[in-house]
Amino acid sequence: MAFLFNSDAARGAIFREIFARELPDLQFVGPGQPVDPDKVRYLLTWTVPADISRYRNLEVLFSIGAGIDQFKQDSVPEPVAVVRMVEDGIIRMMQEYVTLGILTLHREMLAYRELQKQCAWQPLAVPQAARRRIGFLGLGILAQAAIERLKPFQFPLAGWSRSKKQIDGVTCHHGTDGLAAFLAETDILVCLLPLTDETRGILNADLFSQLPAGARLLHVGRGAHLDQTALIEALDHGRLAAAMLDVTDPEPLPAEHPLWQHPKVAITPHIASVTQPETAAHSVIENIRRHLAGKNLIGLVDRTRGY
Ligand code: NDP
Ligand code: OXD
Repeated sequence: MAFLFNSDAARGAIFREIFARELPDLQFVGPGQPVDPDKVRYLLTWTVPADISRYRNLEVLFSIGAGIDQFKQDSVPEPVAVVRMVEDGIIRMMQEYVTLGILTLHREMLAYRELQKQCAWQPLAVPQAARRRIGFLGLGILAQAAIERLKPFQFPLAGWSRSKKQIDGVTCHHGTDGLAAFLAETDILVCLLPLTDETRGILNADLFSQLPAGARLLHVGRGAHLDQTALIEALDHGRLAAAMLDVTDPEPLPAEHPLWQHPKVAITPHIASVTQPETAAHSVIENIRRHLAGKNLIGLVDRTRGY
């Protein structure tokens, strides 16, 4: 039985060492290494390899990231279980990044960046955190972890998900019918949705028009959630005051794209959260053990929902 690791060599070396210790009976195969395709039961990858159908006995396709939208669902044979990455390293980095983004937007750091360019020593008014309402689109593993980090600041916290939720200290909304009320009370909107047919393009002019004037956007989902032209218009007309984007469409964002130079925008190159090989190897091993024992897999994707 073999595990095929189809990602970068640096992370592969760490996975190999941990797998050798924890699952010595499972053959660990790195990229380019020869393997009998019939032995491959598990595959870890970012994109679905073109030759996936060679692995006739493949049972679980692990994404090396938390998202699985990069998998073309119809290229994954039907009986194969698709599993997204749920691991402490990704969670901790997302907690850091969302906290950084919220404080950047709350404390007007983008406006100060522009003032600094003019050598202008000009204090700006800022509301108390208790009066700046934070709203999360998506209330999954990463959003809930970020919310935990934000609680001590005393921002009013809210979120929107597909199914109904109850989370301590968070005003929860759900479903299409719950979106308008959620948006109307959100001063800083955080997008931590998966990219699916239902969420593609959700950050658009109509959604921006439902936020309070001067709201801010922290986007850490996927580039294709956002209508970038609508964002620029909303910023230019004062509907939105600022945006911090970790994801764009396309990635990398072309050098001539107006978002790069926009005074109300901060961009990072999709680094909010990165899978950490030490913790991720242990998560994958735990899932393989669960699979071998016939137990439910952590992070199993519902292929009909698309996340
Ligand atoms: P989860 O699957 O745990 O959570 C997804 C959340 O989105 C759930 O609360 C789900 O609702 C909600 N949701 C999905 N579809 C809809 C919909 N149509 N309407 C309303 N709510 C919806 O995902 P994670 O928290 O682990 O990750 C979220 C995303 O973050 C990833 O898919 C990826 O795109 C992005 N990401 C970005 C990274 C970066 O570096 N920028 C790094 C890692 C992830 P419900 O709870 O009801 O199912
Ligand atoms: C992920 C990502 O999905 O890095 O893990 O975006």
